Amino acid sequence: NTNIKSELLKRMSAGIEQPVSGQQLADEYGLSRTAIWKYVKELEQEGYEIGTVRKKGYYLIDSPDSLMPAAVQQYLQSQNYGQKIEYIEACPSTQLVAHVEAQNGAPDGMVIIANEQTAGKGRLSRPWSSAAGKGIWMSVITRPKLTPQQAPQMTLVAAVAIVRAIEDLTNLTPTIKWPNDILVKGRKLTGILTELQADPDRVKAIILGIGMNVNQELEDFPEEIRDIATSLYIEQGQSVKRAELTAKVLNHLETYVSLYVEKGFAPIKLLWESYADSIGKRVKISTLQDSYEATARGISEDGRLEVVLDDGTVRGIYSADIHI
Ligand code: BT5
Repeated sequence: NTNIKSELLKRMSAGIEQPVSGQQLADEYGLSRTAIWKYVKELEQEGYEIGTVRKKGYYLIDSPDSLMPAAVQQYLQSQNYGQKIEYIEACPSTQLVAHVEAQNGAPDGMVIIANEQTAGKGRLSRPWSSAAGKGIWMSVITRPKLTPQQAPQMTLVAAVAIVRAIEDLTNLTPTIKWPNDILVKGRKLTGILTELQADPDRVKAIILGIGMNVNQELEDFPEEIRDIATSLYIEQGQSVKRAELTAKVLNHLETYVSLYVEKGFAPIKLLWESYADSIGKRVKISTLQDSYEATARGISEDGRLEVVLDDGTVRGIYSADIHI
C-alpha cells in the first residue's frame, strides 16, 4: 500500500491541470474506487493537502515536509536503495535499529529514518544533535561485496553521493573534510558514521549513518555547536524538501556504491578529491594517541589521508580528526 500511495503522490504532483482519476488508478491496481479514496484520506491525515476536480480526480496542493516512506519513494530512481524504508517518529539512534535489522537479514539498501533522534551518535560515541523535523537522520543498510579492509572507503563513497545530492537541489558548493564531514563555508552540514558487521574475511553489512542538517535555524542547534554547525536553510535562506533530498542521496549512493564495487576506488578517489577542501593545505591531525601538524597531500587507494610531515616523510592516516 506504500506503493500505491507513492504512485498516487507522484501522479498528483502534476497539479490541477492533470488531476489523477481515482477510477483509472483503481482499474490499474485492481482495486475499488473507495480503496483509492481511502489512500487519499490517509495522505490527508499525514498532512498532504489534496484538491479534487469534479469528475476528473485528485491533485496535490501542498505537501508536508514528511519523511514517510511514500513521500521519499516518489522521488526514487534506485533499484534497491530506499525501496524498503522503516520510518520511526522518534528513537534514540537509527544506527541501533539498523544493526538489529541487519542482523535479522534486512535486504541491501534498506533504510531506517527517524524524524527525531534522542541519542544520535557520532564517531567515538560523541553526541549528534538531531532535532525533530529539521534534518535527515537515517541509516542505510548496505551489503556490498567487499572485504572488511575496504569498509572505511564507504564513508568517502557516501560523502561524494551526499555532495552530489546537495548540488542537485541547491546552488551551494559543499566541500568534504576527511574522513566524514561535509561542510559549507567551513561549517558542518553533514556527518557520516560508518559501522560494520563482518566476518574476518567478508563484509556482512555496512551501516551508513547519515545526519544532514536541512531546515534548522541557528537556535535549533545546541549552544555548544552553534559556531561550527550549519544547515541548508541557514546557508541559502530557503527550506529544502527533506523527502526529495533523502531520495537524491539514496539514488546517488546506489550508483556510487556499485561503481566502487565494480571498478574499485580509483573513480571515487577522483571525484572525492575534486570536492576535498584540505588537499595541499596545512592541517592539524588529532588521533587518540597524539596530535601534530602536517600538509595534506591526497587520499590513498584505500581511503587513507596522506600527509607530508615536516621532515618530508609521508604518512597514511586511517582515522583521526582534522583541523584546517
Ligand atoms: C559524525 O561524527 O559526524 C557522524 C554523525 C552521524 C549521525 C547520523 S544521524 C543517523 C545515524 N544515527 C546516529 O545515531 N548517527 C548517525 P563525528 O565526526 O564524531 O562528529 C561529531 C561532532 O559533530 C560532535 O562532537 C559535535 O561537535 C558536532 N555535531 C553534533 N551534532 C551536530 C549537528 N547536528 N551538526 C553539525 N555538527 C554536529
